[in-house]
Amino acid sequence: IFCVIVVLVVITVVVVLALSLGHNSGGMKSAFFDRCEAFKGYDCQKVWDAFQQAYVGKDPCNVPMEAYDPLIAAGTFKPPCNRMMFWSKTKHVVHDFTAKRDCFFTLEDTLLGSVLDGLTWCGKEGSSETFTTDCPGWTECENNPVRSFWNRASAAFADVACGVVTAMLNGSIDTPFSPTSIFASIEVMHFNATRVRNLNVVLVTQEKPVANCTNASLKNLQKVLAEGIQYNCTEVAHSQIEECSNNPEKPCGACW
Ligand code: N1C
Repeated sequence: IFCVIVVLVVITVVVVLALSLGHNSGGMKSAFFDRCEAFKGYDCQKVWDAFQQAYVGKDPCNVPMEAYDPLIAAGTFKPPCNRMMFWSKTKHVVHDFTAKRDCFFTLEDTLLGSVLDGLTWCGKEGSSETFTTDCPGWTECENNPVRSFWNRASAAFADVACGVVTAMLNGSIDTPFSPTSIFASIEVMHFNATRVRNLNVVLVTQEKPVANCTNASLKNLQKVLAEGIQYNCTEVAHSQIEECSNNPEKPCGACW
C-alpha cells in the first residue's frame, strides 16, 4: 500500500508540473533570459517585463503592433550602416550564411529578434500567464501576439536602416516580392531616403530559377520604393552563397 501511495504521489507531481509548464512561461522565460544574457548592455528583467505587458491578460487576437512599443524602446541598438540585411522567403539561406560569415546584420542579430526567433507566445483574458501552445496561427487573426511583434520589430529595424541595404529574395518562387510579406508590406515602406542610399536585391535561385530580376513583382518593388533610393538587382545561385559561407577568406564584397 505504501508503494502504491508513493507511485500515485509521483504521478500527481509529474502531471501537475507538465500542466503548469504547458500553461505558463517556464520554458519560454528561461529561453528568453538565456538568449538575452548573451547580449551586453541590456537589463533582461526590464526587457522581459516590457515584453509581457504587450500581451499578458489580453485577448490573443487583439494585440496590435503598438502594444510592443515599450519593448522596442527597451531593445534599441546602433544600426550597422551598409551591413543591414533584409529577406523574404529565404530565412534558411540567409541565416546559414550569416551564421558562418560576419558580413551582414539581420533582425535576428538584434537582442529582440534573437530572443524571440522561433518562439510562439500568447496570453488570455483574465490570466496573468504566458501560453506557448494553442496560440492563434499567423493568419488566424491579424492582431496575434507573434505576428504583431514581427511587424513592429521589422518596422523598427527598417526605420533605422542606413547606407547600402541588402535584401535576399527568393528567385525560385513566382512572386519574390510578395505583397503580403513583412518585407513588402512593412519594411520597404519604412526605408527613409535620407538614410538609405541603395537597396541591393540579391535574388537567390535554388535548383530551379523561376523568377529573374525582370520579374513583375520586382517592378512593383521599384515603384513603391521611396524616391531617391537607388535600386539594384543581382541573380545569384544558392551554391555561390554556400561557397562564400564555406570560404571565410573570401571578402564579403566578393560573394556576389
Ligand atoms: O514576411 P517576410 O518573410 O517577408 O519577413 C521577413 C522580413 C525580414 O527582412 C526580417 O527583417 O521581416 C523580418 N522578420 C524576421 O526577422 C523574422 N524572424 C523570424 C520577419 N519575420 C520573421 N520571422 C518569422 O518568419 C515570422 O514568425 C514569420 O512567420 C516568418 C516570415 O517570413 P517570410 O514570409 O519568409
